[in-house]
Amino acid sequence: MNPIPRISWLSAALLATATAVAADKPVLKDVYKGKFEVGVAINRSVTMGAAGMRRSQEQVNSDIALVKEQFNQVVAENEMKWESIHPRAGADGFNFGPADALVAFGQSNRMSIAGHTLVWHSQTPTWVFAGTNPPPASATNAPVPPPAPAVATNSTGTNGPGARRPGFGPGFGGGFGRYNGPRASREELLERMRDHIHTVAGRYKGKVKVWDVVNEALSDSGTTNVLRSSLWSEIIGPDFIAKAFQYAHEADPAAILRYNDYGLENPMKRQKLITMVRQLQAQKVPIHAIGSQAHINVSTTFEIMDQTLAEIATLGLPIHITELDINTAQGGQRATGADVAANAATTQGGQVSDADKKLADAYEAVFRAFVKHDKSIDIVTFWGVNDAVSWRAQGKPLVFDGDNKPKPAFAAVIRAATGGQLK
Ligand code: 9MR
Repeated sequence: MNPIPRISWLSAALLATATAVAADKPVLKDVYKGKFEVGVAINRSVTMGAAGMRRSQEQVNSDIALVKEQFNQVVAENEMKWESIHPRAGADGFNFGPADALVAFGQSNRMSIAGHTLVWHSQTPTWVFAGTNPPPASATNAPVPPPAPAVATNSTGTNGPGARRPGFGPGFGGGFGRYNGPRASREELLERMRDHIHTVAGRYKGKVKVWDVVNEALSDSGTTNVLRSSLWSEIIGPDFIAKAFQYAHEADPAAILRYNDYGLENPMKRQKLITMVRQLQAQKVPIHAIGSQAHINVSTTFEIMDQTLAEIATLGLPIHITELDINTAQGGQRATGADVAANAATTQGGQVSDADKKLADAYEAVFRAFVKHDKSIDIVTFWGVNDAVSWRAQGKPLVFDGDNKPKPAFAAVIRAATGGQLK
């Protein structure tokens, strides 16, 4: 065996590690110790240590070093979604490898682990909803209807319906490519949901501390329709949410069960959250935390985040900031969306002027709000390690650049921990 490639790989890895752990660099998880965990969404390149299309081996090594250095909580950006972990029907239809790697990575680095996500209208394979009942006439070839313009999207700088285009939606189960064939019955779909939740949450019992049980069930449009229309809500009915929490609680009674959604900085969407969660609480549904994704943009102010957190806290449940990133792309300032199909539009037009400073100011503002509400907040999770691997890379929304160098926004987040003044 020729030892030379091995030596050069090793020295590259050591160099990458040394670069990432410079002695004088502050550490996010340390400066927020006692307030909340600071987490990050990671992919299989990090958990398996393997180069991929986006990252060379050297870059992956640097990403791993940065994750270990800065964060004490992890979540899989994609590996636990239904389409990934349970692509086919039947007992052998599961694909646990990448999810197991995430759990092993978190455990071996003594990080707490969140599971994302058990029930979602998006990224759910067609077989889950298929059966022998004819779909309602309204469903056949029905695209996602254009959003009602009623909800203001700009002022809050949050996700709103404005960025969604008719016929474009977020995945196999709903929206884009939405399944329109014969459907399962309510009982069949409940049984598939129960089997999925019991198998997945059961497998990681005692290892995954927090589950996103239901993701993005709230409607973006109108004021009266609280829930979005999805194959879950149409086939099962609105109690699909309560059932999912019940099954998750059965599977792992000690797990913290979270409802997770985006756009909660928008007062109208937030009101829908409060309405829905109060109903669940009145029915004694085991819901233990609110996940606020916080895919926001640089217009988001301290006041918006302060108000958002104050109102969510009235539910009496811990708040987890679950998918934090702050879009600097011009296209994301008008209206943003966490829906995958809307993402392209929200990252167009290049960055806003003075993007690094605006990003730093926005991060400092929202972290000051997190600190103000730290009694309510248990976890703050960044949605990606750095700008290069971000789902909205063109929006450069994170605090580390593609070389894992801290941006001014990193210093701003550190400053906010100590109550530093905004400039
Ligand atoms: O960041 C995720 C991206 O890599 C995936 O392609 C996409 C579809 O699975 O999902 C992205 O993450 C979403 C998360 O799971 C739920 N909230 C919105 C996030 C951004 O779309």
